[in-house]
Amino acid sequence: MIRPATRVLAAELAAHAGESVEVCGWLHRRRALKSVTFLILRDRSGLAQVVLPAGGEDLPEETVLRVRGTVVPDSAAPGGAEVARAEVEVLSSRAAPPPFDLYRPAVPASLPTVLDHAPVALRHPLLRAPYEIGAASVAGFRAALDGLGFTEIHTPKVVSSATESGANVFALDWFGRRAYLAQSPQFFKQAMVGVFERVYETGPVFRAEPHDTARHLAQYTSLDAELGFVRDHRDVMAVLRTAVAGMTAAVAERAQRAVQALGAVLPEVPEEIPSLHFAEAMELLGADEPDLSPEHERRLSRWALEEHGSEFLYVTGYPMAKRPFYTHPEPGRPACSNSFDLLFRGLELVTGGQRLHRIEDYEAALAARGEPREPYAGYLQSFAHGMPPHGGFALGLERWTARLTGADNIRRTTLFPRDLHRLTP
Ligand code: AMO
Repeated sequence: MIRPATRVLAAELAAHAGESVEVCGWLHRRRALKSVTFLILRDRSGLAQVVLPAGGEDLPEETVLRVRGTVVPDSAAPGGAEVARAEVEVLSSRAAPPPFDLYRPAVPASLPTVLDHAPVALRHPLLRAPYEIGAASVAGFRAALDGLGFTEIHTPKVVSSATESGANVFALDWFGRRAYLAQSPQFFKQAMVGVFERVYETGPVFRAEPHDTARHLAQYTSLDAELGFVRDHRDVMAVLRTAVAGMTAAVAERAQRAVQALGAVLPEVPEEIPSLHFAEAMELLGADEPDLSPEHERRLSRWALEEHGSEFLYVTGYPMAKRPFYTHPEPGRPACSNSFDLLFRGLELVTGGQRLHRIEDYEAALAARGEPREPYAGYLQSFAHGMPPHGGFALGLERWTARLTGADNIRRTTLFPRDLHRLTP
C-alpha cells in the first residue's frame, strides 16, 4: 500500500494550526536562546520555525531533518505559525560546512565563490530566486506560443555543419566523423515550418565564445520560435511581443516570491514595441558602423525610454553583411535585411527576422558567400520541396533573467555556467 503523504510545507503551516504535522527540510539556522532553542527549517516553499526546549538538538546548519509536532499560531514566526512539542529526526547529516552562511539575508560571497560552490550556494534563497523567475518565464513562453497554435519541438544538439557562423563552433568526434555542437536549432526549426507551420523549442545551444564578458556564455538556453506564412519580419515581431508579454505575466503570477525577494521590477510590455531602422539608429548615434556595440545598445535603450517610455526597442534592417546567409534582404534595399534585434534594458535580448524561402535564393546566397552546397544538403531539402515565406527569432533566457533581476553578469542567472574558464562544477 502507498503511504498517504503527511508532509506539510513551510508555507502551509498556518493553515494547519492545532494539527499534528510533519515538516521536512534543511536546518537553515539554529538559534539557541536562554529559555528556548529555535530551529529554522528550509524547504522548497520557504522557512518554518520549530521550537524546542533550551539546549535542544545541537545540530549544524544544512543537516537534513524530519520534524513531527503540533502547529501553534505565532505572529513572530515566519508564516505566522511554528511547530511546537517537536520530535526531530536526522535524515542526513552534513559532512562539510557550507562555503558561507546560507542563513544571512544578504549573500556574503563573491561571484566566483558562488559559482565554485554552486550546488550548495544556490540553496541561498536569493541565489535560487533567479531560477524561479527563469522557470516561470519558460512556462509563460510556452503558454503564449501554445495559445498561438505553435507546436513544441526537440531537435538534435549534435550537427554536421555550423548554423550561425563558421568561427565559434565546438567540433567533436562522432564515431570518427567530424561533428559540431549546435549553435542554434535554426535549420531544424525552419525545416519544421514545412511540417507544422509554427514551432518553438527551448533548449541548450553552444557557442565557442572566445570573449570573457558579462553577457556571453559558451552554453546558454535559447528560446526559439519559427512561423510560416508571414508577410515579412513584422509578423514575427508581433509574435515575439506576445511571447515576451506572456513571459512577463507568468513571472508576475508564478514567481511572486522570487520577484519580491530580489526587488525585481517587471517591465511594461507596450502593445506595440517602438522600432527603429538600423540606418536611423546610426544617425541617432552619430555613428557609421555595420553593427551595434554594447555602448550603442545602451544609448538606444535610453533613447527608447525617454522618447517612447519603453524598456524594449526593436532595431530592424541590419546590414545583410552582418547577418547569416539565410536572412531575407529588405525589398528595394538589398544591402539591408528584413531582420531585427530586440533590445531590453540596454542589452540585445533577441535576434530574429524573415528568412529566404526559395531554393534558388539559398543557392545564390551560399555561392555569394563562397560556401559549398554539400554541408547544407539536408537543410536545403525543405526549400527544394516548397516552403512558405517564414521567419522566427531566438531569445537568450539567461540574458532575460539577468535584465529582469538587475544582475550585472549573466553568470548570476546561469545554474552552472560554461565559459572560457569554467567546465566544473
Ligand atoms: P543569435 O546568435 O543573435 O541569433 O542569438 C540569439 C540570442 O541569443 C542570445 N545569445 C547569447 N546568450 C549568452 N551567451 C552567448 N554567447 C549568446 N549568444 C547569443 C542573445 C541573442 O539575442 N538563429 C538566430 C536567431 C534567429 O534568427 O531565429 C540566432 O541564434 O540573447
